[in-house]
Amino acid sequence: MKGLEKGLVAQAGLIAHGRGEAFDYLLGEKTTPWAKKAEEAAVALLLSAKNPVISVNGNAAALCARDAVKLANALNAKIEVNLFYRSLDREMKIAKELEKAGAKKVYGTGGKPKRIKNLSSARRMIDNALWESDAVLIPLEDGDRTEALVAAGKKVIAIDLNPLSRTARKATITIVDNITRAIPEMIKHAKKLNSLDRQKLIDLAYSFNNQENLSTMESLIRKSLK
Ligand code: PTJ
Repeated sequence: MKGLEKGLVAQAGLIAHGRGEAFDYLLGEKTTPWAKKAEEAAVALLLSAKNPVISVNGNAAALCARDAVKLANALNAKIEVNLFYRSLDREMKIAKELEKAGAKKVYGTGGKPKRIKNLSSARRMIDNALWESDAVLIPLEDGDRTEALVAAGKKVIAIDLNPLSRTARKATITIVDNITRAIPEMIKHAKKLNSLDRQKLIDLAYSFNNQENLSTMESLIRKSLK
């Protein structure tokens, strides 16, 4: 609610937040061992990337701007604003929030010269930072854009409490955990893994099976309903 009042979050962001809370409740409001595995693999993938980017929307900025910046620093990743319900005003407010949280440079505000193919929403417009990236972390993303980013050849890491969402299904690695716990956990992994050589990071990332992990998360939710 505070995020909405500050002009960071879109109205639809409140509905998305409620959906997330419901799934989180079903998962016991804690980070499961399977989420931890996904978080470790995601960090390995981002550390092994040549040009990693963290994409931040209204909900992510309201919930964890400071940790998103810390993670970007730990991964040596760029940080960009990318909105589904795009307005220049909200873009600038989110960029300011990230700068207040310590970001030296925030990409994705104002002019967006590149277009992702086969995507009709405002999210098709991206800046050069994302265009040139090979791996992108997209917390709380919509399915169309996830699919389009994968089709554009990028490794896509999603944070989504709903293991059945199109984003969760289409991403390269899906972290089924609350963003407020997932990002701090990823910062810890980044500190632990950043001394590994690139091949070891790649091996760690590719030993992760996303479909298997999603099935486990789905059965945990189903079990909690019995
Ligand atoms: O700021 P904008 O304009 O980019 O808009 C952002 C929202 C989130 C409104 C927009 O991307 C949207 O409508 O997203 P969806 O399609 O509702 O998807 C959001 C997903 O995030 C859902 O599957 C939720 O279950 C999940 N989710 C919500 N809160 C959290 C979460 N996942 C992890 N942590 C959360 N705190």
